Amino acid sequence: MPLDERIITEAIFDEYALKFKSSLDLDVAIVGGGPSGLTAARLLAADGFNVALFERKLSLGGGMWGGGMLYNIIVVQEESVHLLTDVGIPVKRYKDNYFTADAVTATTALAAAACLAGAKVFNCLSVEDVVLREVDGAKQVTGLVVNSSPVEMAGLHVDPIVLGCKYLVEATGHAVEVLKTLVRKNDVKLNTPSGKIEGEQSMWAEVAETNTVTNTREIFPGVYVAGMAANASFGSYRMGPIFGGMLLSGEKVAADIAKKLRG
Ligand code: 48F
Repeated sequence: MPLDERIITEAIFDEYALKFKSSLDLDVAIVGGGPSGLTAARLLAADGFNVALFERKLSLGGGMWGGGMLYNIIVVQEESVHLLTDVGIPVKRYKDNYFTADAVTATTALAAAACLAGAKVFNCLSVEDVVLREVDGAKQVTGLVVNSSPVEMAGLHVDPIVLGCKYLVEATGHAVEVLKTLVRKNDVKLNTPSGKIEGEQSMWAEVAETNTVTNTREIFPGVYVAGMAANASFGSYRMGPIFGGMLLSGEKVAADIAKKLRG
């Protein structure tokens, strides 16, 4: 059968339009495609919610591809192993309480599992701002403002476009980009001791891993923090190349938001 390049182009436009239009009123918008964002996206989509994940880069996976210092093996603790094995990632026990997995296998499997569960992934889109509204007398985030990453990288003066969401998950990692924009542009207080982003402290893996999960919560009406962004927001430590806390944070944010959405 002859191939018509115009139909190939039309197929791309039509299908992308369908995907984008079905994301205008999201239950959950996840910003950042690292391990915490991918895990949250998979679990929320599997629960039947309308979920989209926005990732600045062309590839998903955030800081997980390179393991530690480009030695592409990841380490997790026992309590998080199910979040790897549930999506078919082989793990090996190492010295009693540690488990390892191949970083490339883990990254690609987490990404595939999120997509196959029904999360709509928009790669190469950067979230540059949020939509802030008064709801019942209080300010709340009700949407996100996105632009094409190449536009952002080239510094072109091109206006962004907007999608709505019931909840936004800030999973941008160490940079905490979305929350930084929220507090820089608006007279708002976060649900942290100072009302601002507390900032990340130096390496302390054991404490940081536990804190990642306890810090995963609603930090502003409509906004949850997950992964390293949760620790950076609440002033906890970094943990380096151990990823169990990231996966467990994704699981926790998904469970908390699912509970809220179900009322
Ligand atoms: O940093 P990242 O992997 O986040 P995470 O899920 O996991 C952290 C670990 O990788 C590692 C660690 C573990 O011990 O400390 O660092 O918390 O992934 C964050 C993703 O967010 C994207 C960024 O490209 C990366 O893939 N991102 C950041 N800002 C934006 C964004 C933005 N404004 N819009 C879209 N994507």
